Parts: sequence; C-alpha cells; structure tokens
Amino acid sequence: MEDKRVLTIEDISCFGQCSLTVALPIISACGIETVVIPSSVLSTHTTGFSGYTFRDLTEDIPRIAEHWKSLDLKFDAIYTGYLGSKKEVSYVIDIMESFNALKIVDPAMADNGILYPGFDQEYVQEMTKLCGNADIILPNITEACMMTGVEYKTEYDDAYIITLLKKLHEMGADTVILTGVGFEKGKTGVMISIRGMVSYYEHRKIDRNCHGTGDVYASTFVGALMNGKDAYTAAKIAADFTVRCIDATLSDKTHWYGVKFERQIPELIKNILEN
Ligand code: PXL
Repeated sequence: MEDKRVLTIEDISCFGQCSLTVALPIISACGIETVVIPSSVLSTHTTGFSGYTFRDLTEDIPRIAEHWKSLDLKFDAIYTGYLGSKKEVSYVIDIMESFNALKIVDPAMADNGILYPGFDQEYVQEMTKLCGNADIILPNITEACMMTGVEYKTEYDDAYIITLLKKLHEMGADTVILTGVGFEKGKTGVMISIRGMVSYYEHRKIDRNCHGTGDVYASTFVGALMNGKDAYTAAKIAADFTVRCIDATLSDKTHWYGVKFERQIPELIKNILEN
C-alpha cells in the first residue's frame, strides 16, 4: 500500500491522554506518517483538572503553514480535534483551503449537553463553519445539536437522529459519523451517513464517563481510513478499539483522566489487517 501522510492540528495536553498525545501514537502506529501542528500547550486537559497552564500557539499556525507552502508539502488528509480559540479555528479553515487534502473534523468542543470550559456561542459558530467545509465530520450528539440548532435530548428515536444527520449534511460534509447514539439501555453506537446512505454500528455501552475517548475514537477512525478502509469499517474498527481501551482502564480507579490505550494498539493493528 502507498504510504500516506496525515496532518493533525490540535492541542498538546501534556498530561491526560487526549488530543495530540493520543492522535500521534495511534495514527503513527497505523503506519501513517503523522505531521503535527500543536495549537496550544496545556499542562493537563481542562475537564476534571483545575489550575492548568495554557500556552497559546495560535499565531504560529499561519507561519508554519507558510513555511510548508514554500516546501510544497502535500498531505493525504488533514484531521483536526480540540482547538483552543475561534481564531485557531479560522486559521485551520485557511490551512484546509490552501492544502488539497481530505478534510476530517472532530468538533471536540462539547459533551453530555454542555460545552467544554472556555468555549462560547461564537466558538460554536466558527466550528460550525469548519465542519461545513469538511469532507468528514465526527460530532457527538451534543455537538451535532449545538451546530444545527436541534434541541439536545438524551432519549430519542430514529427520526430524531435522521433529522440531525440531514441537518449536518446540509452544513456541507459528505460523510457524517455521529457518535454516542444509543437506543437501548446498555448499548451505544455510531451512525455512519455517506451522502444520506445511513448505517448503524451498535456496541456495548460501558457505564463510566471516560475522558479522551472522543480523541481515541477519531484518531483510530483516521488511521483505519488511511489504511484504505471504507467509512463504515473505519467507524466500526474505531468503536471496537475505544471499547477495548475503556475496558482496559475500568479496574484502575486512579486512572480517571484518560484511557489506557497503549497496550491495546497491537490488537488494533491486527484488526486493521484482518478487516
Ligand atoms: O478532546 C478532548 C480535549 C482535548 N484537549 C483539551 C481538552 C479536552 C477535553 O476537555 O480540555 C485541552
């Protein structure tokens, strides 16, 4: 298989197993050259910790991109996760316009009906624009509702999810991977909609709210997709891997801040090779 190169843009949370400290090892382990732009550096992620440091690298983003343009660098895909500010999102939109690559966006701004600390309505609007310019988006239900103006619900039927998918497509993306969609107790899953052709992959729901699983999910999806898997298969591989990582973390009560994904990577690679 031809070697692939992905650019990922997101923060470095030095401690906490999310964003770049998840994306870089997972995508690289999938055999993909992983180029990074760290959009900011934090001592930890922002959920569950207080007093974290935050170094903004926003103004480095266009400078890095200008240098790369002079080198004529090419990427097969650009994948973005957590971004620290509205300005960063606007720079990412510029980068996506300047480099001809598959655009994959995880809005990474909200969960369980609420925005992550530090984000506001203006940020949601800018992220809605970025998602509208993307080819593939991976929102959860909270993010989908915030971007489409649909009321957030924890209990819903097929029709509600189909409406969300339709409104997300209307924003612009061809492929929508809607995560955390569950219709029965003890189950959750992902809705995969490719230009309105909808399929569903259901799996076990583990009753523990884990940080960083959105990043593990999106990074694995990108790694599998870049290995030539179709969106449904990549979404399924990512879901199975995320569940394994949560399972591997459950027995360790001190490990509340992220998931232990590292020792699960060999199984992920096996799954990618076999599927
Ligand atoms: O995508 C999760 C994430 C990444 N980076 C930072 C975060 C979070 C979630 O809260 O705070 C800094």
